[in-house]
Amino acid sequence: MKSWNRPGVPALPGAGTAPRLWDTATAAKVEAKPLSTASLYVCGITPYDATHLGHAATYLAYDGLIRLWMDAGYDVRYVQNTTDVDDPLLERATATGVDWRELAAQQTDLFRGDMEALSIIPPDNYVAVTEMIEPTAEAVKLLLDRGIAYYVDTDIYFDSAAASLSSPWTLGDESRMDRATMLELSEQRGGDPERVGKRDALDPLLWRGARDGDPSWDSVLGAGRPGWHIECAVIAETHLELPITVQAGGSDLIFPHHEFSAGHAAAITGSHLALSYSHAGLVGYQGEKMSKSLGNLVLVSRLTADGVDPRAIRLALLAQHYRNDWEWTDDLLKAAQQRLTRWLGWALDADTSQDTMATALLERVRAIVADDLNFPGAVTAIDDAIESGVRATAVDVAAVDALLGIRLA
Ligand code: 5CA
Ligand code: ZN
Repeated sequence: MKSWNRPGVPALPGAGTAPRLWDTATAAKVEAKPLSTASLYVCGITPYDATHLGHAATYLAYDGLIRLWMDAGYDVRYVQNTTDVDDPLLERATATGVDWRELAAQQTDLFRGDMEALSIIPPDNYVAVTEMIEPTAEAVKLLLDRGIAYYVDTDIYFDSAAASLSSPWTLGDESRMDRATMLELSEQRGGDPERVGKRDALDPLLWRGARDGDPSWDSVLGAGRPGWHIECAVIAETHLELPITVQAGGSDLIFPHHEFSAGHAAAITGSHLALSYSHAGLVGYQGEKMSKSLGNLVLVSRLTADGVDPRAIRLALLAQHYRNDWEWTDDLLKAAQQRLTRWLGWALDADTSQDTMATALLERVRAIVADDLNFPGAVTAIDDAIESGVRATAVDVAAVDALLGIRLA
């Protein structure tokens, strides 16, 4: 599927280092240091109510990771999906009387425009779930043949216990959660722990047999559509070499989504899905997680339509640490707008006579962001430099562009 246009990223003198990144699976900071190519899969949107600031914050966090890898000299391979057929999307389409395909197409387009406005680096492969039905069905068939999947009526489930025995993955490897928490989250996040006939209440759906009024596709499994986690597992293993360097998304995906994506990928390929699992904190608004189901959304397109400079939105998001949960407020946006004005003034007065040397500020920013994407620390370092009267150089301005994605020139 069509991705979006890539922002220009200026080359900088010298090189940064591969960042250390908090890994959910080991609960420690690890070096996100690939041998040659760095690979990243970030879970994409389910295309309705796009693009709210929670989505934007998550994609911005991993845009930061890509920029640091590029600055460290790595080739980067980046894949993202769009969940263009799924229960919540279908429910919204029904509720609003819009064809689900139409809704997904409109919202994916809106998302692309918002990502581009925010200068977010696009994936090399932007893959819709509906483009991958056949390979997904084939993968489910393989799991059935290996005895790692089973039928309940016309639906097919993943046998977590069988997979734990016969693959490099064991339930809990990625999420580190106890069973009670898993059961609770499964119930809240699209699972069906109560369904009768499952071998384990936590076993997730791999394939949903066709039902009246539900979209379905003919496949090696007969008519139906894929479950949620298998889609991301198949898209990742089709488009990237496993194990990938980093699997990422918001922290609402730690369980069950990333746990079972890792389980499915391991059961299909015999390899771990990823070397590390990274999760962005959740952005709240008015006291709750910003979410489509609650409707407490601030949309990127609403702000830009109101004339807000996308660079100010980006700066407001960068001023929060990606791993924290935090609340969006209008004051944060105001502070970012004021900061952008200050930074623009600083850049306007840049000394362009020495345009090739790495500066103290560039090296300082590189060192700060290499520690678990500490972009708020970088923002403060730039503020401090401006405050103390350090005159910008062309390299400083390029560094703000290349590493923070804010074009001041
Ligand atoms: N399509 C699935 C992933 S395969 C999905 O979760 N879609 S989503 O539209 O609900 O979310 C898209 C991305 O934004 C996911 O990585 C999700 O974890 C993240 N996200 C959703 N809400 C928030 C929020 N309030 N704050 C931060 N990130 C969020
Ligand atoms: Zn996903």
